[in-house]
Amino acid sequence: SGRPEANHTVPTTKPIPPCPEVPPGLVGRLLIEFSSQMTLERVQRENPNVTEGGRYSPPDCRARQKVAIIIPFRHRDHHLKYWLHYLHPILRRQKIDYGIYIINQLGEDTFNRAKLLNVGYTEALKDAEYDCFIFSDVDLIPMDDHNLYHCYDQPRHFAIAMDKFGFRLPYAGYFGGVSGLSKKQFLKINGFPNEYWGWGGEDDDIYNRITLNGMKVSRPDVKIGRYRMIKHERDKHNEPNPQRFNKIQNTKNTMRKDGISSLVYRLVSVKKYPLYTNISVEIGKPP
Ligand code: UDH
Repeated sequence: SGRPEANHTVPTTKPIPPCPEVPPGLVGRLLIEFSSQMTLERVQRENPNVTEGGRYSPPDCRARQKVAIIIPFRHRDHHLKYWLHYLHPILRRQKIDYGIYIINQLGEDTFNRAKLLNVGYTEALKDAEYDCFIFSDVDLIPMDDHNLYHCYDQPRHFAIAMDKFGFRLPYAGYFGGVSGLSKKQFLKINGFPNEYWGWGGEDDDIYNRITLNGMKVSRPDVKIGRYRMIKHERDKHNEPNPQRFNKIQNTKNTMRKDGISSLVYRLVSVKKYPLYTNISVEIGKPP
């Protein structure tokens, strides 16, 4: 007003401030349901500021971290629509600088969640200089936007109170569903195991890696760590792995040789869609 320089028309490059520690536009508890019909067109319409490949960065502040969100995937398009519908607006309110990576296991051999997550880490880093990696199942939706999707001083477990477990941790060392590690934390544990084929155990192995390397899992308050899971039947080719109980006894001996350092896969395609990047890979089959 009184300052003459405020009115001149020479464009100035306004340095944008760092994003606040707690974003101001959060709304708290969310209504999450999976009965209304969902289409990618609708989700696209509702998220015009998401750019190709499912990238977003807050327009009004500088995020402190760059976050890659990695989703292990096969034949779950129906779940993915809801995930994108709910998560894009939440992440935008949280002022996260992020990219969404769907890691699609090609073929019908046994599913391998942790190996797909290692692929996601590797491929996301080819795309941008991420310093934080959040690993999320495609069927888990946070019920409170105060559960901030960035990395913490210690490896983070986000999905601590899922509806299917009565909104409680099923056991003290549970690290499944949604978790997040900084690049440094991820490399410290040599990434995730590649040798858990089929359902179960890989999340416990990751928990073991974290504690064996002198770190401690960080968790949100139980009131804000609530999740809804999209109900589904067990997938084909992801039967419970009977070796899982033995394998998680051996993390100490296996983690240095089995991990991001030993990851081998065949990249088949990288496709950038408006709301996410699809990375399709062949990861082999159990020995
Ligand atoms: N996933 C796929 N495709 C598959 C298998 C797994 O995309 O064929 C991914 C997906 O992101 C999923 C995650 O891996 O959210 C974890 O797999 P899951 O959902 O099968 O594991 P969860 O423990 O369910 O949630 C186990 C089967 C429960 C059957 C209950 C029947 N009432």
